[in-house]
Amino acid sequence: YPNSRLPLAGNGSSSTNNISNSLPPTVGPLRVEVSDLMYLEQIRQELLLVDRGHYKPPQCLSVQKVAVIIPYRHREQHLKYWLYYLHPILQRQQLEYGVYVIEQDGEDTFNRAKLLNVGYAEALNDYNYDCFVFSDVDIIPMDDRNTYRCHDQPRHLAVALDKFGFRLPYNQIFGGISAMSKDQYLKINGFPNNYWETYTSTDPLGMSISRPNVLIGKCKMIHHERDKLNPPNPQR
Ligand code: UDH
Repeated sequence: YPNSRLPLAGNGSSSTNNISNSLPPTVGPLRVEVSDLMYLEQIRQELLLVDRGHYKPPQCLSVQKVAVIIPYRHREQHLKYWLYYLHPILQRQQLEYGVYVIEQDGEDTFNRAKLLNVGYAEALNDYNYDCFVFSDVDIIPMDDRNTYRCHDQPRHLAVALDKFGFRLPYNQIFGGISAMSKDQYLKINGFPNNYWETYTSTDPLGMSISRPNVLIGKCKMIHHERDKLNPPNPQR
């Protein structure tokens, strides 16, 4: 990723210290099926090179170290699908990454934003990440060129959901999957714990939202019933 402004990953102690100049071995559009039950056994095969949620490409140094943060409660099948599809995709993207599933305890109203903020803090406690991807557990990219990494501006990745007819429903949307560098996250002072969306806080700070095009940004949303304890907020 020669245009990245973020610092290089690694401290030179790795056995490979060349950054690959070739394009990552991505394949483009993917077939994503979410109809059958997913079992842990099927996922294990995808995790051979993953050590407690952390992966480092064996052949090159990743330009960014990426923490993927997932807000979570009671969505076991979705999580299995997410793990099954995303680990191979992130590995083809040649990222150094760690996955953090942040689970809300108890049965109070689900607070996605707060979980994302907890995830940011926990991930940084764990490792020196420079990019944070905040992903709902039920969204799977349908093209592996949609890279889970940070850009000059906050990045929105879930731009063309099947649920919305593969179009961006409105310009300000920043939900589903988004990526921010540490600086960008600090500039917006994290996610507001009482709002679902974040866009309004990026605009006045002189930032805009960057996105892949609608072909690369196609995503599948796993269908689910609305949770009883998570009603839409009428004042959103
Ligand atoms: N979530 C849980 N458990 C819950 C509620 C939410 O894990 O009980 C997490 C999960 O990661 C989920 C995310 O919060 O994907 C968002 O919740 P949601 O999918 O219920 O949101 P909703 O269906 O989507 O209301 C509104 C915007 C549509 C685009 C994003 C789809 N996730």
